[in-house]
Amino acid sequence: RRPILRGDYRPPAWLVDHVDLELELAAESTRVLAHLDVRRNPEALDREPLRLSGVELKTRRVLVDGQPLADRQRTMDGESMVIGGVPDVARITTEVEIHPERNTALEGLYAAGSSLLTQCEAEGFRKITWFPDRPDVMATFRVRLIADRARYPLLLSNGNQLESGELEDGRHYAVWEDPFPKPSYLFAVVAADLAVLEDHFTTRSGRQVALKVYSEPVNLHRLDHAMASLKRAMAWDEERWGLEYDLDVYHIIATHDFNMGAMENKSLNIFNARYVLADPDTATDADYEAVEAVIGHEYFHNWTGNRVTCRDWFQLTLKEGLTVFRDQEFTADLRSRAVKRIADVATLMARQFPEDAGPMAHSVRPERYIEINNFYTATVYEKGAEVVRMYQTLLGREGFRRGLDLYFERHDGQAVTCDDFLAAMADANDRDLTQFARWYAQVGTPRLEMTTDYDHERGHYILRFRQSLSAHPDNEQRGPLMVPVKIGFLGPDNQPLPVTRVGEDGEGAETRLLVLTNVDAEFRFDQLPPDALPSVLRDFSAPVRLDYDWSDEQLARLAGHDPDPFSRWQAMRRLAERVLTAAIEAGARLPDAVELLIAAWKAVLEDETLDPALAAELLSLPSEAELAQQRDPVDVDCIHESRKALLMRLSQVLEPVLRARYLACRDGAAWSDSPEAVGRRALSNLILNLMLDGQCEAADGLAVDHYESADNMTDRMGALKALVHGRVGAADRALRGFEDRYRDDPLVMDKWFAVQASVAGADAVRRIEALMAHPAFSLKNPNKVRALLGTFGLHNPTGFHAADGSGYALMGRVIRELDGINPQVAARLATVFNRWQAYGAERAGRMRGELEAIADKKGLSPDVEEIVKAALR
Ligand code: DPP
Ligand code: ZN
Repeated sequence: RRPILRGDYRPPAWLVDHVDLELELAAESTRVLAHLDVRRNPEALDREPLRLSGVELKTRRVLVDGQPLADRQRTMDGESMVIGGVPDVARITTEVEIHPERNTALEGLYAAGSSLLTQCEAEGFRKITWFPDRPDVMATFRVRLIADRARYPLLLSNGNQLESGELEDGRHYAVWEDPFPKPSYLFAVVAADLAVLEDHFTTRSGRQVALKVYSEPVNLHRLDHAMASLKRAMAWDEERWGLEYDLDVYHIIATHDFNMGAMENKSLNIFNARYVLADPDTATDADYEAVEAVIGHEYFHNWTGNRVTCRDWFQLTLKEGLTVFRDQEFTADLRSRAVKRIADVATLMARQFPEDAGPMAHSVRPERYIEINNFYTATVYEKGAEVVRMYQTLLGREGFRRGLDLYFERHDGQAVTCDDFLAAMADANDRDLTQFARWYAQVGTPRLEMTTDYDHERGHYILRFRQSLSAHPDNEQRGPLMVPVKIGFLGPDNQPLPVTRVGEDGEGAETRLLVLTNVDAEFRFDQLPPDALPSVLRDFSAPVRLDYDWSDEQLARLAGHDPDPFSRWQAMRRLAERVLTAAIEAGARLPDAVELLIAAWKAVLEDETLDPALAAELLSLPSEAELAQQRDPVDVDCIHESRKALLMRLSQVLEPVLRARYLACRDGAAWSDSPEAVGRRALSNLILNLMLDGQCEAADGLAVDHYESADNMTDRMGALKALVHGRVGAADRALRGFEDRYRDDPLVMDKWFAVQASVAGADAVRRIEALMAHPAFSLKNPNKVRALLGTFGLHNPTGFHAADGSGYALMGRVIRELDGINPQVAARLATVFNRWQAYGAERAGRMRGELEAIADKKGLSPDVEEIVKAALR
């Protein structure tokens, strides 16, 4: 298959101003009648015939201005129907039949439980009807839905309901109209029998908005948090960005069968239930935060995505990077900014850095794709958000806001590009951002090497930087990036020092922004002692890898005293990585530097003024997968043993301190969602797991007690994980009890599968196979696949990489089967083989064998083919 290239973009030859749809909905067969008001695009480059995309449609008729087409007027070209001789303004009518129940790919219109619903981003609308299915074709939609009333009492589409009523044979209908022109990927339909939680929100200009959150009736009592989150998101978007909601109704639908997290269809969001349902008995604190963040994310898309959308799919980061940045800020404003920043960077490093180093490495604005669904990546989303954050760092909060205001002023109602966004930022601030644009094009994680020097003659402290891009064909002849680097210094007493650049008057601030624009950059500072300790890349001001030769002692000082909480975390991470790397290289023997890490941990544990949630971040070690990323060849077992040895040492030496802090955190009242309570649960569960890892005395009793006395899912899961991963005798009973209690709750069973899928060791493969036969498991359900097989592939290195290749064989088999069911989910799973070359000859050979067997499958989807071929290249 040939890739689609960004450079080949052409404006659409035809536009659609309005769509009239009629769907006669039934699970087995749905009839779709469409009238498209089309006209030639005056801005088109040439007079091409009308092209409509369609996939898996049984076409009953095609009319132009009410007239049937002669055969020669209509030809097929791949997925496109090409219609010749259409007048410059015309009405195209098509009637097709589709089969929701057979649609296991969960793209287009599909059956989910007893509901029918749609997923159209990126290219699912063409599985519903013939259409120029591209985001720069924007139309108003009027949708008439017809269905059996008893089975589907609820009939929803985008916009406002115009009418509804009864039909014969027990059927009913509803007509919806969306006044905002929108691309087809934002279209949605729901036909269902669901319960609803209703509320309302008054915008600051006085618009009354009806808010409706739907789920199956048994989960009605788990919708309050979602509703509260939606109201917070609506208020925050007004306060922080001046953005108001623009329709009279906002719907959120929860479903258990969904490929993504959620979808921002105009006024009719469809959500993976895991980002809607929450109560203390079934959702962890992390789930609560994720529900709030994803509800926010989809709501924020109403402006950044829907009102202003993408011209083409290469621009995906225009809406996703920006909206992730907005949801990150939402969480930071509502909760702890420090903890949120650390968690976001940790995610970036764990998920995006490997993408940058892997066979599918791409820029935040990709240059080419075969299957766009493969580019909903951490690079486009999370690194894209870092690029947006850098504008704010460079322009300041007010400057960034001016830029965003200008972006909306210029582009409301349009489909635009990342260049348009950059131009708005530059023009609103009178800044030249030409160089900044390279962030959209460069591939890989840029490296920043820093050295320090002291000019004794002039008394200047000197920082020197050299930047370099990864070796990637797309980076050749790319000049240096504009890199914002926040820095500060600690004095010998570990106090922050004012930072004054040479030539400046007076005393500077503790944290300063340096802007690098050349390959080599030098910065000189006055009034600093030669032994000042540099703290660099505070707040993670740019998505780069920073190399500097801090000593172990210096890292320990930064970990304990840096005023920037992110930098404390970064220093702690570096120190732990050093200890672990040395251990891995010495056959799992810990180096002397471990004493510094122990002391740093002790200080964190004994600091009662420290937010316990921040303490929990500071005490989290890099995962085995992250350690593996930095090694070639990867010694899977030695990494595991080294990390285990470190956990053992830390927990044994610090046992009294851990126990004291544990008890202090546990001292408490019944469940509450206050930040203090959330932080205490995070820290106490982390400590509990450590104590089991370290086989501390009576730790299993503690865990059993923790499990049995838990009045919330955070504690129940924390203790279950400690028991199961600690391979404690009581684990089996706890697993059975958990299963008995939650067997009918798919979201909680996902946790039950995941906790077992991540238990280390070669016997994991047998366990996974047994769990795949469990009645609650299904390959057709994306959440189950992610919970069991995704967890196994990504978070269980010793199991997945079992020396006999059984983990690979299992995964290969699953991917081949899943490819025929759900290509999007199969393609995600196939990325577990990405770094196959780095695992030594024997394992590499086995993994390559699995990749080849997948590539050879007859009728392989383009989704999986793109991933597997890139890995084999
Ligand atoms: N629904 C996905 C998201 O919000 C894709 N737009 O990121
Ligand atoms: Zn999004």
